[in-house]
Amino acid sequence: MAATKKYSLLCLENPLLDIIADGDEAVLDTYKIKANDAILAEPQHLGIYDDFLNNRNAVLSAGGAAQNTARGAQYILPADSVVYLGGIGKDKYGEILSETASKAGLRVEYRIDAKEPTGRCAVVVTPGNRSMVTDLGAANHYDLEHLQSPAIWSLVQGADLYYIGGYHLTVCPPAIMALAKEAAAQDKTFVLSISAPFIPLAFKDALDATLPYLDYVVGNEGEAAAFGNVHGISNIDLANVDGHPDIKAELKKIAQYMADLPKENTKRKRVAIVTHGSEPTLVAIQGEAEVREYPVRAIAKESIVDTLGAGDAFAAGLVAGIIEGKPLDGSIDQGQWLASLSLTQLGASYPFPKQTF
Ligand code: 26A
Repeated sequence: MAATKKYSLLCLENPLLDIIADGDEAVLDTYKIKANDAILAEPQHLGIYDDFLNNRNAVLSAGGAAQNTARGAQYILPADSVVYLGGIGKDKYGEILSETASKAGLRVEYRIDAKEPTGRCAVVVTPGNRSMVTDLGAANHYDLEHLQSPAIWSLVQGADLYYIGGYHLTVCPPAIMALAKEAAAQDKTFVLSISAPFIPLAFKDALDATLPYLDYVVGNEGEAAAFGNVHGISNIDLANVDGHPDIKAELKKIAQYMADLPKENTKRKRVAIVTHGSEPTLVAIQGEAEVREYPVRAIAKESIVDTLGAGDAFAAGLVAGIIEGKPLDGSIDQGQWLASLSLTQLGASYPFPKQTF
């Protein structure tokens, strides 16, 4: 793939503004949320946004998992390499997202909803963990019509790799499937991040429909465990994944299972990647018996500001590497590298001045 080609990477998901605050057990208790999770807001959660803004010195920061990945890939790739699609409202938060993208050199093609507000994500940061509560707003109104409008579809046709944040399975599976089928028909690369345990748990059918089209599937240990459980190949306590006595072997089994599922485009072998915090990243390749292990790039605990967006940064380094034509090893290492940089930044962001891999 030529890295100099314009907009070779196209990403789709939910643009959100993150409202980030330090938290403790009391905050988790008040809103009945787990220390390390991502959920859709229910009525009892809706007070959290104003609470964070008014009482907890919250910081605003551009988010939306795949938008973080898109910014991260553009951080690495030459100018005008990445375009991102999703839905926002006509409001201040939407403006912040547009400005952040523009500063990062990311081209955004938003569907702008006249009635719904830009989506928000409350992030509770506790040492080593982050918990996210999302109110999708306008992001929930992304539609196939926007994707298939001539101006956008020509960007789709021009790109070589499509990256889908799995969170979008809660919003518009038809748009995801249109990209999946286009990728298979044109022999382009199709990458999906599972995004959160609730995606395989609550959106199993929509996720399963994408599986034959996935060239790369990326998830962390909690997401892989949820996937394994709903597919009946594991029985891991999702509230305590690392409490499993043989978690690495279980995750390897799940990675291998994902890699070996039937595939539509047989010209590419599927690669299934399971990240596991500071433990080695596990990589299964379709048809290969051995699951590979790649160490992370360890950084000192004191240098970690928050873990928000580390997984998105990993995916960014990975897809940028694929676009650059790097071998798999180098692409994974580039992912580990960008993840380690993102850990040193507040929110899902990357250091400036720019560092190079
Ligand atoms: C549909 N949901 C729940 C979501 C998200 C989400 N992005 C898209 N859809 N819930 C949390 N995030 C984003 O995840 C990033 C960290 O990986 C947050 O906005 C945060 O920036």
